[in-house]
Amino acid sequence: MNHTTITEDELLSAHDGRAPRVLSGMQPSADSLHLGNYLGALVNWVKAQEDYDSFYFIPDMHAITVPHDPADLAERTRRTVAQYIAGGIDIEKSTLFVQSHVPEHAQLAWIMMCLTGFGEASRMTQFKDKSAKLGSDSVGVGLFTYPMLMAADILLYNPDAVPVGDDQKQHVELARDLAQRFNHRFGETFIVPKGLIRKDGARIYDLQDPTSKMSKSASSPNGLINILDEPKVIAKRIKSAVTDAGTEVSYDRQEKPGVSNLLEILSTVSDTSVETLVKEFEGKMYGHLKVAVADAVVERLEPIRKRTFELLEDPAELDRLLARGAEKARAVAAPVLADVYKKVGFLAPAGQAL
Ligand code: ATP
Ligand code: LTN
Repeated sequence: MNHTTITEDELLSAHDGRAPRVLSGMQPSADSLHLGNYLGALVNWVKAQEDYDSFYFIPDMHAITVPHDPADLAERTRRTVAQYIAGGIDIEKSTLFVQSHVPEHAQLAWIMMCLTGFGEASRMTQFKDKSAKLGSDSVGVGLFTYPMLMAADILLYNPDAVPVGDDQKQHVELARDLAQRFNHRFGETFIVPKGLIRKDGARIYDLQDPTSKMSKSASSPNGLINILDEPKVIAKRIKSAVTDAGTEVSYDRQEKPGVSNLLEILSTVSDTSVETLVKEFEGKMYGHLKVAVADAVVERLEPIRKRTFELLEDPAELDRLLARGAEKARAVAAPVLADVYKKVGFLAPAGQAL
């Protein structure tokens, strides 16, 4: 086993009796999750809540590290919550909350910033990529300190594992380093978390450019399947997906990235192995495969889309659910922060325990 990541089997066998804890979040930076977010992240979170003590949150504070529109952020935060719930997050099983509702995140982030070297932060690849794209004049310091806020998000809950995509692994590494550094300087405080690698983690590619991952920041929306899109839009995008030379439906990521992506999507949504699907489509044309993918994806997403919009009709109820989530989260985070404050030497205000 590698020291910085953990597989599911290792995670489950590492504990006797106590449910291991996992924590993750997705930024509310689009009006809808896309199929990659859903199949690559949310579906796994929903499974995880059965076996783990799960904490899921909406990192709205991370979403303002790039220029943003306030009305959009508020709306997208609610939409994200509604999609999590419609997609299967059960607030009785998981703790679901919004980052800015738990002030301990910002408070611990400051301490994490004071523990991080300037050079160390400068080496974070996401910062380097985004700042190169935006230009140094339009990049805020918040983008630079983003990984330290993420370390605080993680360490406040002492999770055993943090399920994230590849692009976030370096940030989880930093959280590990900071946890170890803090423990070393101030005494054992944090569990050193591991990134969670899933054997079956689906990676979904852009329908128009099947060598790039499906991403909300793609240059054209045509390669994206948004889970809140109308069924006819989804079907149209799948039917216009780029396919490859030849006519045979076979799986080969290098030679046939378009067809392989469609097979992988169908395999994940229909819970059927790619091998079985290839046999099923023997002698059939790409068009048949596209129809099957479109039908299966629409069937899977339609109830989620409907449920999301139903939930959004009652924002006050969503806000109440979030208030309960924040309360549960604070019950874990506040004592951890108090311990940290004491260990770094902050005085307790008169008459108050830290
Ligand atoms: P970006 O614009 O940064 O690419 P995104 O919406 O595509 O954004 P993130 O917000 O970075 O994705 O990721 C949220 C979660 O969704 C992460 O856990 C990530 O691994 C997962 N995810 C994103 N895109 C895909 C994809 N194409 N296939 C599988 N999982 C994905
Ligand atoms: N940076 C992550 C979102 C995120 C996160 C976290 C994920 C913020 N804080 C803590 C896991 C744990 C992203 O963009 N996907």
